[in-house]
Amino acid sequence: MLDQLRRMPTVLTADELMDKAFRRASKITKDGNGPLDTKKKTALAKVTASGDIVISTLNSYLEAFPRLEKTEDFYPQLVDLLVGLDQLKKSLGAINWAAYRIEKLKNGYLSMIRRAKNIERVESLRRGFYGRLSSVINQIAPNLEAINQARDVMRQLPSIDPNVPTAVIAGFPNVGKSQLMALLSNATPTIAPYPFTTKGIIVGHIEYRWQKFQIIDTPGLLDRRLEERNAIERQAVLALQYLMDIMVFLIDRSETCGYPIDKQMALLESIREGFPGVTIIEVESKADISPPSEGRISISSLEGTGVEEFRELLIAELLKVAERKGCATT
Ligand SMILES: Nc1nc2c(ncn2[C@@H]2O[C@H](COP(=O)(O)OP(=O)(O)O)[C@@H](O)[C@H]2O)c(=O)[nH]1
Ligand SMILES: [Mg+2]
Repeated sequence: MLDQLRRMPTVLTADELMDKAFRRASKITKDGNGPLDTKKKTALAKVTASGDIVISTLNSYLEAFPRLEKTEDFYPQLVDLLVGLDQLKKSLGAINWAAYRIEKLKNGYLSMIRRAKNIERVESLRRGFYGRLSSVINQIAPNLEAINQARDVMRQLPSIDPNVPTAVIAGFPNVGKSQLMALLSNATPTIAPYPFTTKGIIVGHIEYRWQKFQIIDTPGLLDRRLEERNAIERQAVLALQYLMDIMVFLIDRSETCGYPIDKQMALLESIREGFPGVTIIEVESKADISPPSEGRISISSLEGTGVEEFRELLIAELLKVAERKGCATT
């Protein structure tokens, strides 16, 4: 589906669409038997061409836009959040209506032009059709604009495969998420835009015996209690649940991140409530400068201690997910 979202054509504005139709139609001239017949043939061709250009352009938009239902899935949820699926549906409905209406108008005017008895009547009918065509296009101007905006938004959605087992790293700023991410994922992570965070989300990849996993760092998204967010931000954060199979929550017991431990625990609780059913692995970071562990996995990204053990545990959990999802390759 993401492919389809990315391939969508630019959507013309109402003015551009009219320009395109009338410019092409204006170049058409036809020969006939005498002045009236010549005028008629030319007018028929202009009406047909201008109408058909608009109809086929509108139909191409209808075909290019994916039919998104509000399913409990990552991309539909994000698109709904960013564009509004109801709004999008309404706009596509209006565009569909316009294509149908123009087809009817075109056929009506073509038969009137065929029956016209003099040049003036032919010319006035041709102008009449142009006027009606413009007016239908103007009526859907806001809808064209809306789907163009939707297209721009959709093209910027992060490229994430919701079918690949995925771990998301959470925790306050400066607890060591980026450091750990760098140690865990092999290739250079890619940064994908994400709504309501200017930093984007960082997608890294882990490969283990031909099995692919994703590991995602979400700066600015999972580092604040959900209660502190407005409704729309919360939805953006919660959309992550459709991606996330496992959450790794980093706790910095050295508190050098600037957040006392009770605040960090409150964040963990808030996130636990927001993402019920997600396996959360609690990991203590900065073991080299922290008090001894309280029974959690403890790592130091700086010195490397505990990182291998943690990687093995994480991979074991992700393999379980792969088996559950039926995407295990080993
Ligand atoms: N001493 C120590 N410092 C660390 C460790 N991991 C990260 N840091 C430091 O903590 C700061 C924040 O790390 P970063 O990974 O950027 O945190 P993020 O904001 O959660 O992504 C940086 O200055 C890191 O060098 C660690 O294991 N030990
Ligand atoms: Mg970071």
